[in-house]
Amino acid sequence: MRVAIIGSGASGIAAAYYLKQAGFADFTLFEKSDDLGGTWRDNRYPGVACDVPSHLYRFTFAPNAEWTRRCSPGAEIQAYMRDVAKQIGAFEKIAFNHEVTKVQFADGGWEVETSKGPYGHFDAVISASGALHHPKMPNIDGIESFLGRSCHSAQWDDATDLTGKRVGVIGSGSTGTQITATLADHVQSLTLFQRTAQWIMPLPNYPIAEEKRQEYRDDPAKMDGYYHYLAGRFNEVFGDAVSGHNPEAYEHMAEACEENLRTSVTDPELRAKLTPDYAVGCKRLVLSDSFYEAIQRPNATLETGAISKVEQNGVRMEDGSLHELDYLIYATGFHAHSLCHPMHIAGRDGRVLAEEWADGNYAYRSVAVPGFPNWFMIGGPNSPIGNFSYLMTAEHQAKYVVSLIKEASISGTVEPKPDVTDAYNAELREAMNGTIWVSGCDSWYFDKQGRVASYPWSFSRFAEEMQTPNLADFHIRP
Ligand code: NA7
Repeated sequence: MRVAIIGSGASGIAAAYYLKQAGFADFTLFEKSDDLGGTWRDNRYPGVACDVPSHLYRFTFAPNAEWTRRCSPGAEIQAYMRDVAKQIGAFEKIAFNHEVTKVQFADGGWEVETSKGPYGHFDAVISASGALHHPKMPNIDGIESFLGRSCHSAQWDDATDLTGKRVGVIGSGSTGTQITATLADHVQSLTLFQRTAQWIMPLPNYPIAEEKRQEYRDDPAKMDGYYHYLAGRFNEVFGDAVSGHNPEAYEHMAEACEENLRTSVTDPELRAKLTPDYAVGCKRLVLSDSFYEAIQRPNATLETGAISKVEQNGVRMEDGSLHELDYLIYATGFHAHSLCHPMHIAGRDGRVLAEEWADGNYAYRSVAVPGFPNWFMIGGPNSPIGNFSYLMTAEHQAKYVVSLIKEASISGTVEPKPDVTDAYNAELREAMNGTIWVSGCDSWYFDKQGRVASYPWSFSRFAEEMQTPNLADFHIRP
């Protein structure tokens, strides 16, 4: 089998590892950029870190004793991704600066075309192209008229020095709060433009001492034990709490957020502005032990009024006031539903994936779509994006996809049956009604059709679903 993997972020690396494990060594990872790492390559803004503890946010096949903090900074994770890709022999298989533009089903396989032209024929394709990488700029008048400097958070220029500058941050999601918590200390003034308040779970991000790192180097079994402990806490407590499968854990989580706000923010007026009007966990929970402290600094301002427009000198509010700024950061999120976009993916019988998904992305168990034989996805529609550690998700899906590729290597092509796929999606939509995500807030989990793009069931169900493909759910053709 000759396999094309689209993307060399965490999902692509997981796919490469499990392909190799299964004896499929003939694969190419296509990477649009000149570096791997996906999210961790793109997001280099001040304070970028993962909100999953590092000893869990690592591949099961690549333990790492060297993490320096409970939740390590983005640059450390990016270096880890690079090391792992090298260790597993995936690095040399990356075609850098090859953005896949077109993938066409032909002769029982796929013709792959990149930004550099036709590349070749593959027996199977694994799209590992990510969900959060199309920066979403806000629809605010006058953005181009600003005379200071500005950028989207995912397009940070490493040479930027904000010392002594008046900085504005639009957006108070995970990104905006990390930037605020990190920058407030270093700039002349920081104004956070918050449209909707966020619940914030206090997660102390302590450094991991050298002695502890040595302990893990000396005793990998201990480090493994810690991984499994964290996995249990994160997936079965946190993950199941937000998807409604662990009410007791949910109560604890909600209380922790409420208490964090009550005890950390002293000014009642500021506290009121920071108090969300929706249930804890409805929007993706922000984890931080330093945001409330930062926003209470004398040089920090929380602006909750409506923005009228961006002007030459700053941001004009609807009440007429102007925030004069030197630098404006748009921490306004991503087009999270543009999966596989803008590739032209043409399957069997003239089907085009973008057209199949015109009324919303869907798949069979997130990994395959009827009409697209031997086309697989890691991080596809309704992958667990709001609940479990993404690396675990990617590994589970990669193993499952490789099992299907194994079947294809014996039998020809594999694609899910339409009726089974429809039934799966109907059950999924039904189950979504019981989750916290639909309890009355807006978030990036919702697609244009108002459907939530995450996974509504427990981690144990997800792990069970990904255990072994039920081949009766697939058309298998020579
Ligand atoms: P998010 O979580 O999508 O947050 C985007 C933020 O930007 C959010 O606070 C939005 O307010 C705000 N926003 C978006 N458009 C506007 C306009 N027009 N005016 C004012 N404010 C606006 O993105 P992040 O980058 O923080 O995090 C994305 C994920 O990456 C995160 O969940 C982690 O999984 C990693 P809103 O809440 O919509 O009112």
